[in-house]
Amino acid sequence: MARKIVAGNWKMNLLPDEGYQLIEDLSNFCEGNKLDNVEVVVSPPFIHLAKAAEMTAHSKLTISAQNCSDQLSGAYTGEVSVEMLKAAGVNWTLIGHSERREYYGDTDEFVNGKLKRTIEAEMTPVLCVGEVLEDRKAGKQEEVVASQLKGALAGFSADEVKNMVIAYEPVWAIGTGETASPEQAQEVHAFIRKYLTQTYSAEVANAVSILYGGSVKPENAKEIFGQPDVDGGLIGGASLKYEQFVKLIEIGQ
Ligand code: G2H
Repeated sequence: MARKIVAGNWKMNLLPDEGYQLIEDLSNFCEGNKLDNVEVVVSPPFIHLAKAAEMTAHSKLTISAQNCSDQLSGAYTGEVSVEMLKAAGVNWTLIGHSERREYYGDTDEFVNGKLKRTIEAEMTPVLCVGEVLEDRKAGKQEEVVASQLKGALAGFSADEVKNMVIAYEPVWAIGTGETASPEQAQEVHAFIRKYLTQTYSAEVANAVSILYGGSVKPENAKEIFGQPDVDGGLIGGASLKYEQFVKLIEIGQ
């Protein structure tokens, strides 16, 4: 896996036909361009995943889910298991996005369980962490991020953590048009890298991609992606439009 990653998170947007068209266009873009240094990922809603994975089976575009169950199977209405995702050809998933944490009760313990299922299934999880505005105002961003990492990564070996991707998404910058400054992003990314070094090893810290998320768009990506500890982005709104997302891929590669 390349350390540079440009990932789109469609959230609950795009009807099937709109989504498949975007997948086809992005897949063609990835084929037509030498993108050896960057992994391009898109996370459509569950219902689009199987077809999206089929469409991209031979393409450089990677399809990711936005969530998965912390359970293997059984009476869990509305949930989707990692085995189901794998059977559909989906090998990546976002875990612990702040919208899941805020609206659907994804606690650190839940996030830890979901991460366990993905690692057992040999999938690549994108673990999302980030502080809310109140914590940022109180200067507690590192404390919050460290506590989320500690909870989410409890029980994992260094080798397992090495296969994860981490996305730092300050909640106050998500979908608000407000972006962390490149310096603010770099500061927390460097902190996460240091946390991984101290908790696991320099090898792990060096292997893990740390993505920035929160109102990334072509106008601000160059400076953010240019920071030494920022390996790319997790992009919401701007990943829904072909022209904008392609620009972000070009900047991120
Ligand atoms: C943060 C991001 C994608 P947006 O949630 O995960 O969304 O780019 O719309 O702020």
